[in-house]
Amino acid sequence: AIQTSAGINFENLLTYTPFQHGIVGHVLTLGYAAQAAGFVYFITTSNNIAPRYRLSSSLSAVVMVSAFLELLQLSQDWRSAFVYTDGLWRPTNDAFSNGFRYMNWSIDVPMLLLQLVVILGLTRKQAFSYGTQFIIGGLLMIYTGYIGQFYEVTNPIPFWIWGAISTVFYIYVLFVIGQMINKSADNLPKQPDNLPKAMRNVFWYILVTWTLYPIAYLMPVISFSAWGVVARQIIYTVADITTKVIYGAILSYIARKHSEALEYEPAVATSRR
Ligand code: RET
Repeated sequence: AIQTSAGINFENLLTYTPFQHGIVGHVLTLGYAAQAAGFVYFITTSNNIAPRYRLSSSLSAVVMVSAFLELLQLSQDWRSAFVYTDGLWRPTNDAFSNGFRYMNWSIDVPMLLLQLVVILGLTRKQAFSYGTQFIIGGLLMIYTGYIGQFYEVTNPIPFWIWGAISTVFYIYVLFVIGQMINKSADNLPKQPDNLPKAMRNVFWYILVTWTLYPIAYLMPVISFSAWGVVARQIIYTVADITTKVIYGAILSYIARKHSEALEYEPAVATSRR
């Protein structure tokens, strides 16, 4: 079995019934399948969006590809990290590591935030200023949390300290998002309907769905058990689908509404009768 528990996740210290092992395998599959489906959706609908907002669809597609590859790998690792003997799935020398998720976030978090900058139609100067604050704050949030998760089974002190530092950056990023959305109310084209309200709802949506990730971080503290692992991988998957795929669909809906406000007409591909 595993030589040392330094730097590994609690997934590798437990045994699973076929039921528990099965659920995690299936949920991880749902995770990457949803990214593949999202990819097709964003590519095929980008034409409905005015050129000035279309980058949002491309950014969603970038997020889909990187998350697809990461979750596909994690799903395969889940199978190689355990072996079935005497009625239970037991750890092998191959570790299952959530650290890959954090590396994926280094791509996806900046992309998701830049998408918001695109949709809000900020001036070049505002976009640059907010974009810089997001990318720096977001990356610091991820990498400090990444360090902390190495200690989840060995040492609670650095686990809590790095988690707390990461939370400070998280609050900072949320603050910048809120500020930017408020500011953008003055910038949007014509405001024919309730778009500023829609953007405020996006803020609350981000707050609720992103907060699933710190809950998953805390899972070894909440329940150090096989069911705790099942819960953690379900929480991660719900977060991966809501923060990437559904978030992208919401922003593309808003971009479509903005495009209508600009009287943008998508090119018609088929001939009329
Ligand atoms: C960590 C460490 C513990 C404290 C906090 C965290 C926050 C993570 C967040 C991640 C968001 C990721 C997204 C990925 C989408 O692709 C790093 C778990 C606060 C908010 C949106």
